[in-house]
Amino acid sequence: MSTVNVVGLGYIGLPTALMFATHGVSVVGTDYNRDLVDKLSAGELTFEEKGLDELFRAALDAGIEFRCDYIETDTYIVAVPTPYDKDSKRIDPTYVISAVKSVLEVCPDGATVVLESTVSPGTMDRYVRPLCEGIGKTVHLVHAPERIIPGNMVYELEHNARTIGADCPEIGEAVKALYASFCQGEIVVTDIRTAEMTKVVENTFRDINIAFANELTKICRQADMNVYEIIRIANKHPRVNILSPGPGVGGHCISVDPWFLVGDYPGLANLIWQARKINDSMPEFVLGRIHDIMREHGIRDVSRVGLYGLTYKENVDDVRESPTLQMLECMERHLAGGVKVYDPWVCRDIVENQYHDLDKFLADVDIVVLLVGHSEIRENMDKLSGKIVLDTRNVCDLPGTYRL
Ligand code: SAJ
Repeated sequence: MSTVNVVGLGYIGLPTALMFATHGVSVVGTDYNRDLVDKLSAGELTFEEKGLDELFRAALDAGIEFRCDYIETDTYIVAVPTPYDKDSKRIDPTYVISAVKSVLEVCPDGATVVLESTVSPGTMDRYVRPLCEGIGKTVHLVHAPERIIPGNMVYELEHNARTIGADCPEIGEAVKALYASFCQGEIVVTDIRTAEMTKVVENTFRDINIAFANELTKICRQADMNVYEIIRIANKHPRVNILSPGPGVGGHCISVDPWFLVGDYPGLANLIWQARKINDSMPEFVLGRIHDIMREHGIRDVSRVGLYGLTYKENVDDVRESPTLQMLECMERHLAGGVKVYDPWVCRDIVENQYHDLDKFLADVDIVVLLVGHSEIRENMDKLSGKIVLDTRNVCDLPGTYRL
C-alpha cells in the first residue's frame, strides 16, 4: 500500500494520522503551520487527549513523518477546519479549498482525495468538485466524516461506526479497506451527499435534544420544579432519552453544524434554528441566575464571583465556543467586570482575572459557579463547603447548592 498523506494535523487529522501509522500504513502528515510541524517532529504533542501520548510515541516509532509540503501519492485524507460565517450562517470553505488545491497540484492521475472535515451538505459538489475539473487528471473524491468525541478520541477512532461517501462503490470499498486497518466499527459505504447530510444531522439531533433539556430547565425554574429529577424519571421510559441541561452548547461541532442547515435552508430549518437560539441563550440565563443569587445574599461586588471552568466541556483543553467565554462576553456588554475565572485545563492566560490554582481561586470568591464538571472539582467537592455554589452541570451534591 502506498503512503497516505494526511492533510491538517489538528484535533481530527492528527489522531487519525497516528492511528493509520500504528496500524501498518505508511503516513506523512502535512500542515501549513510550520510551528506545529516542528513541534510534532520534535516529539511534542500540541493538545491533550486520553491515550494520545502513547499513540503518538508508537506512531513515531512506526516512522510517521510531519511536513509542511504535500507529497505525491495515491491517497490523501484532508481534515482541515470548516468554520461558518457568523452572519450568513453558511460554511466558510476557505481551508478546504486551499488544502484540496494544494493536493491537486501534486497528486498523480487517479488519486483519491478523502475529505474528513464536517461540511454543509452540498459542499463537495459546490466547492470541491469544480476544483478537480479541467486539471488534466482524474481525481476520486470521497467524504468520510469523523464522529469521534473529544475526551475519548483514541478509543472511538477504533470502535465507532463510520460513513464513507463516494461516487462509485469501488472507490468507496477501497477507502473502507483503508480505514478498516484500524477501525473495528461498521463502515457504511454510501454516496457523498448522503454522507455529508448524515454527519450534520447527527450533530443537529444532539443540539436539538440538549435545547429541549435547556428549555425544560427554564420551564422548571419558573414552575419551581427540579428539572434533573424530571429528566431522570422520564428517561426510565424505554423510548425517551433526554440529554442534560447546561450553561450552553460549545465546541466546534454541535454548536456549529446545525447552522449549516439553517444557513442553507432558511424558512425550512425552523426547529433547528430555535434549538440553536435556545442553547445560545443559556449563558445569559446563567448570568440571570448569578444576579438572583447575589441579590439574595446581598453581594454586590462581582469580583466575589468565581467561574469554575473555561473549556467547552469536562476534561478537555478546548475552549472553542465555550459557554464560559460567551458569558464573559455578555458580562462585558453589561459592564460588570471583575469576575474571577479558573480552569485546571487552561494553562495560558486567556481572560482577565484568570487563576491557575484552585485553592487561591476559591479563597478569593464567595460564589462559585460550576460551569464545567472537570474530574478535578468532582474529586474535590469538599473544598466548596462554605461557599455559595451555583451548579450548572449537576455535579455538586453539597447541601444548599443552587441549580440552573
Ligand atoms: N452538552 C450539554 N448537555 C449534554 C451533552 C452535551 O449541554 O447532555 C454540551 C457540552 O457541555 C458541550 C456541547 O454540548 O458544551 C457539545 O458537547 P458534546 O460532548 O455533545 O459533543 P462534542 O462537540 O465534544 O463532540 C461531538 C460528538 N457528537 C455526538 O456525540 C453526536 C462527536 O461524536 C462528534 O464526532 C463531534 O461532535 C464532531 O466532530 O462532530
